[in-house]
Amino acid sequence: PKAIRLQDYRPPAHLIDTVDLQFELGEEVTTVRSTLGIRRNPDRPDAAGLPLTLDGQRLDLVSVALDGTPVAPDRYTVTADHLTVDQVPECFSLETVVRIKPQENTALEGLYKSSGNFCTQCEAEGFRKITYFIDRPDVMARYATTITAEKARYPVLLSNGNLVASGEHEDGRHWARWEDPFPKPCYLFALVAGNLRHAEDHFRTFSGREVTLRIYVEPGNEDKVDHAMRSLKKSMRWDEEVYGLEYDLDIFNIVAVGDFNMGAMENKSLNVFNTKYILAKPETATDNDFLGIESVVAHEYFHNWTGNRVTCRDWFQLSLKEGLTVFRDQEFSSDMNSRAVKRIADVQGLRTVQFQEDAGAMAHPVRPDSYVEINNFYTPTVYNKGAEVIRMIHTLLGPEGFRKGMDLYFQRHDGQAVTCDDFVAAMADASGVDLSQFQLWYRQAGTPDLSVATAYDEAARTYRLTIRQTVPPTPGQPDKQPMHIPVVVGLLGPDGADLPLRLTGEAAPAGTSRLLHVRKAEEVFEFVDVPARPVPSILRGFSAPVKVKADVSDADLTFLMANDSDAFNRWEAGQILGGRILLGLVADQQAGRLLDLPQSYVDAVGAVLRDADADPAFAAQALVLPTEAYLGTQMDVVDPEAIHTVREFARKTLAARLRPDWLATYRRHAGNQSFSVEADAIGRRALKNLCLAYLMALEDEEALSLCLGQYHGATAMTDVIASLQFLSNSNAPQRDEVLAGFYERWKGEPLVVDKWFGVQAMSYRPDALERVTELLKHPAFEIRNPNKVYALIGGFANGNPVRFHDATGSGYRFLADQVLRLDPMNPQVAARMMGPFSRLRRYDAARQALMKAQLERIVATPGLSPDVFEVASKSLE
Ligand code: B3K
Ligand code: ZN
Repeated sequence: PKAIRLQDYRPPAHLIDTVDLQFELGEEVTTVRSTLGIRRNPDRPDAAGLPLTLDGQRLDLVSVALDGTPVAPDRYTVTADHLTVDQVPECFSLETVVRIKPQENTALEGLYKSSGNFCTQCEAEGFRKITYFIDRPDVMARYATTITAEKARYPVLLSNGNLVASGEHEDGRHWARWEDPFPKPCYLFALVAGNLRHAEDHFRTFSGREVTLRIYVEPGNEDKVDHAMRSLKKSMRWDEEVYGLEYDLDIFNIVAVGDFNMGAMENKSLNVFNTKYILAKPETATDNDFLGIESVVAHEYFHNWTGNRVTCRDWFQLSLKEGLTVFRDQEFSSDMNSRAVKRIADVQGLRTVQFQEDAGAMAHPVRPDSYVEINNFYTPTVYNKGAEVIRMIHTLLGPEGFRKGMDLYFQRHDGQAVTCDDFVAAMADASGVDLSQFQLWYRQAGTPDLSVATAYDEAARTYRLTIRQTVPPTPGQPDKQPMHIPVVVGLLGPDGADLPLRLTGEAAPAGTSRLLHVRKAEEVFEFVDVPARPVPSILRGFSAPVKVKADVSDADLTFLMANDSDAFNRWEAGQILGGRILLGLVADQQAGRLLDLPQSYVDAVGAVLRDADADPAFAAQALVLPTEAYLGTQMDVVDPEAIHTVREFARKTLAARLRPDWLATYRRHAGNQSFSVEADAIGRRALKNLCLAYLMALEDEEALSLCLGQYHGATAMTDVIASLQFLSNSNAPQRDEVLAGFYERWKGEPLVVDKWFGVQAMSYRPDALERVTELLKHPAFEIRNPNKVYALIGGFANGNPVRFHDATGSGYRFLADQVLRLDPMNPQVAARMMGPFSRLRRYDAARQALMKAQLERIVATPGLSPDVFEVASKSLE
């Protein structure tokens, strides 16, 4: 397989304006008849005389006709990937008929079956597995789709746009014809045919259009769609209020399917979702599930403008729609829930997952310059770092400037397929802000390092911040240029209040939080009129996706934990302090010294805990120690065993020394409250379960009985699964019985069974791998179902660092076995399991050698998919 490069981009030689598709869905074979209105691309004058080349894979070609006349066999060629037709006129129609077998499609890309229903997933390049087409996003066409299928098995027939006609045949088959008035790239095509039930609701847009909203699910799940429907209506309202963006059709459909490679897909007016991001009721779904549904429903809805109306010119521009749409869904969730808690959660995700990617073999810029398999680039970098890049633009322009930029972007580009440069140009032109150096954020990979040195001059009453930046080398990018980094800072006075800030040269103080522009390798900022040595609050709100090292003392961090007016940085101060102490203990552990947790740190945690009721949701985040994965990112050589030992030691010590406070806080919040998914209720459950987690670290009789009591008494899945997780990590004699009982109770709910697999996969008991291996043979485990794979295999490989990185290499062997087993069925899922291998250089020589051996075994396997080959070979480089 060879790399595709951005610099080789050329507009297509031909354009397709209209598409008429006719599907005959069958159990043995499905026939797809396609009629395309094609013309030569005026932007490619050099293409005159070139043959027409269409993409197509695993298609059984039945016939080809041009302007109604069969094409002679010597005028066209069929290869594994293409259909080429010679001597085509300037403008013509091409009809192809192909046969496909969706029932055998285990890759879940193209047309496939899930629980007996037909559905599609075309992004990025799945449409070519349905019919011959120019499968690239800069070819936009109007679609009409006729679906014919047996009525009894497939009563529901859906595609994009409006239903314009339907009818029945005498043989028990029926048909429906859909037309989508908006030109779209083929990756947004969708078809669904099945036995489905739906919930219906309505939304009136600001211009008075009445939109019918439907969510389709398998029979039996009708009681779990209310939250998704509410989330959809909230998203539609929010996009009108915040961006002035209105829905543009009379119908919006969502279909939930159990077999889906990713979270969901924004097909025009026919979103297809993984059931995980639709189905919820308090008994089966956790608070995080509810929040995830709200954000993914919003994300896919928001794509209607950022992705569909304005789409990507080519797949290198993926972050044009993904980074922007993640930023939009983050802001939506912040407005619906607690802004500070949402920001903390997003930053935690970014720092564990994206920072690890940036430090590994698959590191790539937000706009990659080359790829072997595009499906490997639906990454935390493109999505989440991409969203941070948009957020920085928002910070640099301010909310009003940003809105002007969005308006200009839609005014210029509605109906077009464009680039990240086009987006940045609209932002710069609308606001007058110079974003030329800022564009490096799209081109340079790697997480910038910032170091901050502080100096207070008592006599001159000045406070100086010296900020240095370096961007580390990444694969293919040995040398980096300095970036334009927005650093928001505040200074706290001795009483803990924010000082008014005046920089040298300014006439008067302006505000208490200042945006500093770091553009050079080193910059000095001097504040004047500073009455006493202040405590600096640096990178408020995490204003840039960077790693900061600042000369702030432990005492100053404790002060910030108690006083910073920026909630994010109040949390961050605790994380920095906790990280410092734990990494110090890791060094002690490695040197064989005795572990001891400083009492000052216990006191700082105790202060947060005793103040927890002021904001339970915030406290629940502030009381979590830095994760094992995050601690790993802070080390030159990750030592998963030492990290685990030390973090457990710290948890136990905090549990023991603050036991009465954990207990009292648990009891205060464990009372019988009626269930709600309001942010405050979620926060109280999170705090309560965190207290229980600490208490269970002690595994004493009282903790165990509280935990068992909660397990048996709780009705909300959040509380049930939390107690199950603590029991699963414990040596409690009731452990096995509880796990078995949970399965018996929930075996009819696949999404709940996934949680059961996950809890066991992530158990840090030494027998975890043994148990995971047994569970692969459990009747509820299906290797063809991505959710099961992510829960069990992914849970172990990504969520259980200490057992996965076992020094014997048993975890690595296990993962390679599973990747090789998955690859022939579902390459996308197989490749997504390879993440831990791509970070092998972060570990000691012995672990590196063990991982390399597994990668070499993978690369040497014949018939490997491009997906797995790309990750494996880059990891070995
Ligand atoms: N755009 C889809 C992802 C498609 C995945 C292709 N392998 C989901 C989303 O980001 O909304
Ligand atoms: Zn998206």
